[in-house]
Formats: sequence, C-alpha cells, structure tokens
Amino acid sequence: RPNRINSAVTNGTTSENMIFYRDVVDGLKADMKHLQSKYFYDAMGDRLFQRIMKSSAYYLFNCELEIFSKRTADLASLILQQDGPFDLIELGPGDCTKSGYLLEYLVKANADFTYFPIDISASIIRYIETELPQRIPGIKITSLEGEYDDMLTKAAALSAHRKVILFLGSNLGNMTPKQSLTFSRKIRSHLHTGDLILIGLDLKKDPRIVLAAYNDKEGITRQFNLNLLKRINRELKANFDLSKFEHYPTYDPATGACKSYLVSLEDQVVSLIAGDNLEMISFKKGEPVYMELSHKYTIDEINRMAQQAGFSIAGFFYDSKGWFVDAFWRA
Ligand code: AVI
Repeated sequence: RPNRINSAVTNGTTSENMIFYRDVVDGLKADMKHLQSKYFYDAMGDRLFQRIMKSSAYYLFNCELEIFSKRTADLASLILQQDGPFDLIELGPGDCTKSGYLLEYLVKANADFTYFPIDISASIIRYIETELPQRIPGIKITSLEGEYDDMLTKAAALSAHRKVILFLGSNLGNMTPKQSLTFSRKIRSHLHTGDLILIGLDLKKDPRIVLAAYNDKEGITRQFNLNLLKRINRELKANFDLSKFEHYPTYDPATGACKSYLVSLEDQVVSLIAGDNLEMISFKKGEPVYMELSHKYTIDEINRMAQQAGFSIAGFFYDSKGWFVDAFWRA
C-alpha cells in the first residue's frame, strides 16, 4: 500500500520502497525477528484477506456482520440521540459491507451527515467513491486517502460538526494493548466532548475457537502470511523460498495475545536489495519470524482502556454467540 506523499524516485527505488526495505531489514535483524502486519495488504494480500473473511473458521467477520445487519436501528438510535448534523468517519472501511447497513439506515432516516472513509489503499477509496453512491443514493462522501493519523487530523480540520468514528473489524487488535491505548488517546485528542467512537473488538473465548480462526483448514491464513515473503521477493528483490517457512499460529488465553509466526524449516540465508543496498539475513532451523498480533479482550479490559483513554462507555452490541463486541465510547 504505497504512501503517495513520499514517492520520489531515486536510483530506480522509490522512497516508499526504501521505507519498506528499512522496516523489513530492521525487523529481520532484530533479536526477535519480526515483520509488520500492515505490509500484508498488497493486491494479493487484499484478495487473501477477503477469502479469510469468507472462511467458516474466521468467525470475527460474521459476528460483526450480524451486529450491523440485525442491530442497525439500535446502533443508529445511539448516534441519533444527539441532535444536529454530524460527520461519520470510518477508519479502514474495506468495501463497507458492515458499515453499509448503518449508512443506508441513516440516509433513509434523513440523518444529516457526511461519510468520511479513511484508508491508505487508493483502490479501496476509488471503490467506495464509485460504488457507495449507487448502493446508497443520496449519501454524502468525503474520502480521505492516507495513514489513519494524518487523515484523522485532516478530517478533524474539515469537520464542523460532531463526530462519530467507526473503527471496526478488530483492527485495533492488531496493535498491542499499550499501542491501542496510545492510539485511543490520539483519537480522543481529535474529538470534542460528546463525540462518539464505535470500536469492534474480538473477545476472549474458548482458545480452540480463537486459534482455529487463524489456522483455517483451507490454508488461506497460511498463504496470507507467506504472501508477505512473496511481496518482499518482488518489491525488495529478495530470494525467500516459501517452501522453507511454515505458518505457526499461537494463542495465549491468559493474555489474549493471538500471534502468528513463520518458522524457518532449515538453516538458510536470504538476500534483499533496495537501490544500492544489499542485506544478507540468516535464519536458523526452527527460528520464528513474528508476523502479527491479533489481540483478544474481555469487556472489563475494553472498559478500562476506554476510561484510560478519556472516554465513557455509551453502549455495547454483541453478536448472538457473545464472541465479538461493538462498543460505543463517548468522549
Ligand atoms: C485485519 N485484522 C483485524 C485481521 C485479524 O484478525 O487480526 C487480520 C488477519 N490475520 C489473519 N487473519 C486475519
């Protein structure tokens, strides 16, 4: 997902490519080798994630879809408790499958609002700009393409009304609890008293169910992880042999940390190139590369985070199994 602001070309290498290179090399040279999960989402990664969401093991998507499709009126009424126009800002909207229910309901209810989708992917923004007005005639859209932080600042500057933020899909779970708190505080700093945020988070539950969601039988999640090595091969002229790494998901039910790793199946050396830079990285047989955290919470932990970030709790919406929650926090 290119950051368009930094795309000057030097030496046949764009600066965004250099950032990717530095992040990858720094991660693979660290004592605990790691890669950043934000890099999963190239075109193939997007497609694989779509397939994960459709897989039966990955319950998160269906749970939240149930909340948005069956509790639409209740979600909307919490937003409409306050009078006057508002701006609905969504972080990482995807194709609006879930939020689309709420948006359609609000438009039909003649609510006076503008929808601000924020995404780093140009293709997602383009998709929303063309498809959403057809699906929901009359919707007002101001799309913002870029990193959450920068675009939130921009949205806050553009917005003259009260704000409602949507941050769905357990996306916050891809940060550590500490980073999540920092990010929640950051969001709070862009809001005024009374503004709302709706956060979708996956809950702690039977550890076997959680683990299975990241270890689907079809092997899509495995491909999703390995695809990042493929991307590194293509974009950083590396020579990862994908058959020499295996997907290894773990879940610790005590902390709620669901972590995935790629484990090196033998002693091996991989090279990477960006511009004039060449790096050789060695892997020991059995050595893990930490790929992603998908953190799971209890309601108490979610409430504590809300309070520590300066929010009060305005409401909870669970799916019928009680596996997933969309929590409304009020600034
Ligand atoms: C995007 N994110 C919330 C997903 C998750 O559950 O952490 C990404 C994902 N990784 C493997 N499966 C899904």
